[in-house]
Amino acid sequence: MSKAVRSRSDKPRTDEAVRLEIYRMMVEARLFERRVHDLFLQGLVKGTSHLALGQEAIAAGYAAVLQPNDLVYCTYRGHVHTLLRGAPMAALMAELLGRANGICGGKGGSMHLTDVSKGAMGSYAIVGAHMPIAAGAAWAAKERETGQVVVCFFGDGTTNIGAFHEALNFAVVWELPVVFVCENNLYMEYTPIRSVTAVENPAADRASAYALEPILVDGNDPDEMHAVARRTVDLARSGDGPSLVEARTYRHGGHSRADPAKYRPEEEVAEWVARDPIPSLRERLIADGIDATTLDEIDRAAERVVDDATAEAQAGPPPDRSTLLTELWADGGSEWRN
Ligand SMILES: Cc1ncc(C[n+]2csc(CCOP(=O)(O)OP(=O)(O)O)c2C)c(N)n1
Ligand SMILES: [Mg+2]
Repeated sequence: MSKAVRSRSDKPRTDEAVRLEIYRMMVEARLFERRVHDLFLQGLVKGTSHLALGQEAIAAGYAAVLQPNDLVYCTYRGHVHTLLRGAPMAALMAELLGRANGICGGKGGSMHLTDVSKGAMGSYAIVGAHMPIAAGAAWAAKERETGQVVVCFFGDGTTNIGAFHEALNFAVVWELPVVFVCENNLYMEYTPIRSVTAVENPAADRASAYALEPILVDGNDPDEMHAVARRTVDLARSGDGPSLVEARTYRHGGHSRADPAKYRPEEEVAEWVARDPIPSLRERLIADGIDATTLDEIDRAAERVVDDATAEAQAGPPPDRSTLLTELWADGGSEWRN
């Protein structure tokens, strides 16, 4: 019997628990991003915001297999990755709203979400800049023999940036415990990746240039994402070096802010919305014997979590003027670095 049609009784219990956890993470992330969108349209989110609506399965698949001391690097489209790494939702929301109870004191905003205590090592606004940094963190982990794995998320457009190639080369040469995960959502800002790239699969087709296995997965299939996450993180943890994963996905909305994304064909959007990872997993779980009421309860609990986090975030004051020149690189002090 193939895996896809295996009956519930054949499935180890842990699989079921992990799939429910992935479902919960995706639903919370989805409702969080929708709430951010609403607050943005009300003019309450300070600065820009790049949502990962539709792309949740990738971050959730990895979040389900990482250990507490592992490290994650992501891009400006990083709300979901930071949240699923365990950063407190209220503090993330407060950061987007520019409040003092934000995860960076309300001074970083959407593109600088960081929670080092949870291994959420930052969301980087410069395309590709975090890839060599992630490789460096993996090098440190290897030298210090900490057993940590580093996961670095980035977009398809990033594969045409020099830092992508530099990071991959060093990671392979030094056999670093890092997994590079390309979230290929088919677009950069407004440009389709295929119109500016020499190969069809921007990450997977370049893997062989670095002696890596080409790994192309359906980033909208939470089970497949979980399986590839487990395999690549295990490889890194056991000393077998880096992996490069290309996960095909699609963002439901525009690139950022209130971009209506009119540059995308309607049929393409409809096709991908029909492949939304959340209802897909829901249907599959029910087919595998999970009671729909269990999933409804997860949905309702997630609504409460997002409501509570929003209320807590909005109750926070703006950052005090006295914090204007603190926690800066050029603050003249060194206590907070290291
Ligand atoms: C080095 C650099 N060049 C250009 C930009 C402007 N920019 C911001 S996001 C973006 C698109 C990146 O696309 P992709 O890597 O596919 O990520 P996605 O936004 O689709 O997640 C660009 C060009 C930037 N931030 N940094
Ligand atoms: Mg993209």
